[in-house]
Amino acid sequence: LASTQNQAHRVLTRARLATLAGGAPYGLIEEGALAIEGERIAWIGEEKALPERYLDWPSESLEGRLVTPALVDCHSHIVYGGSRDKEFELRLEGASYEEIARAGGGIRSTVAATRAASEDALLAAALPRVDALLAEGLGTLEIKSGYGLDLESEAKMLRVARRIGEVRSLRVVTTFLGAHALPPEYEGRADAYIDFMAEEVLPALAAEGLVDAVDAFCEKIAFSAGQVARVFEVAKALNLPVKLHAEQLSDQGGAAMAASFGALSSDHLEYLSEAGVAAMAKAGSVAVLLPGAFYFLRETKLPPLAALRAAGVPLALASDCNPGSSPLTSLLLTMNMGATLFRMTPEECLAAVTREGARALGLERDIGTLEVGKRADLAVWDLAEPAELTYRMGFNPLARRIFGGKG
Ligand code: DI6
Ligand code: FE
Repeated sequence: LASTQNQAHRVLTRARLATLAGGAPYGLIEEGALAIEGERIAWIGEEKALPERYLDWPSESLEGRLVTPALVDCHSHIVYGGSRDKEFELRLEGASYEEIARAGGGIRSTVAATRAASEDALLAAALPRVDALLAEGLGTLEIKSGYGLDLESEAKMLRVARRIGEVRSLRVVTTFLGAHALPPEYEGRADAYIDFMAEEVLPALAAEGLVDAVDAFCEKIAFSAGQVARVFEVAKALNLPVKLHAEQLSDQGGAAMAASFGALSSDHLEYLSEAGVAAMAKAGSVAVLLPGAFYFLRETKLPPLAALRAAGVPLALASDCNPGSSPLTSLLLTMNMGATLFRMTPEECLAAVTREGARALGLERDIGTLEVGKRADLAVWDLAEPAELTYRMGFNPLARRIFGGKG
């Protein structure tokens, strides 16, 4: 498989192409070929239809292997200090996630550890987690701040996120999550904290080029829809897209509020109402479902899959990789959980970590399907059937990852 890896242009032949671009299930092309020129897909189709101009390009047989778009993880908190294994044990003894948060543990304990860590230490801690995702064919990773909760520490987290995109061959999309939790120094002054985040921290970080999108946690243990809206007003003025942690533990009307700002996505959504579904459909927001958090918190209330489908809301899946509610670094396992816990079809699960993950990041024109003009970010699998990606558990069939035509 190594022969043409570094060619600026080449043709991959004898590939089973799950294009995710319509037509057959999975957009499957059984006996396919794909021409790569520079970073992009120059041609894709049935091998027997390969145009003459590609016949003298360097070529390589994939011997019937399955090719999918490189995977997209559109929701992660992968940069953080410390660990929450003790909290995990407390929860196993019966304490709830909310109780631990209210007692000053939870997100706040990760904030203390993240504030205390150097940029280099945060990077070193995050890289093994990133590498686990890369080993399963990841091409694009969204990374949130939200464990700093002051100007310097939020900037530090986002710089680490950018550095991850420099030291590894993947695309990193950063998200400012200043409205994640109330830090101890603002106890009893949530509105003042929101003002500080919206009026000082967000504009400063955006000016440094550290922010691609803006997120918040809308929940009883975090911020109200009205408070989040004040952060979103500033995001809008800065021309930054928004998204929201909405309806994870209770229905706060968050998804509908986010939809009124044209949110790219609302995420979690276990307690989403019919009105929330309708608002998301109207705004074109993606539903980002996070089965890792559902599983790890032993949640029993399912997100309203049938209503989301009926309304035509696109479904994405993501790791939500974070130390408290989803210490998960496998998108393959995420897909399996999407099927087993949420009864999504294997085809929905693959689309959810490719095409719809890309849409949730506003990158649907560039990545997420195999189509002419899109980036040649590919995952090659030692499999023939795309459903096997979702079906197996704890098994990694990745043969090769190609990022921007390289690899
Ligand atoms: N919901 C989540 O699942 C993560 N953040 C959020 O708002 C969990 C964050 C944590 O517990 O550290
Ligand atoms: Fe999250």
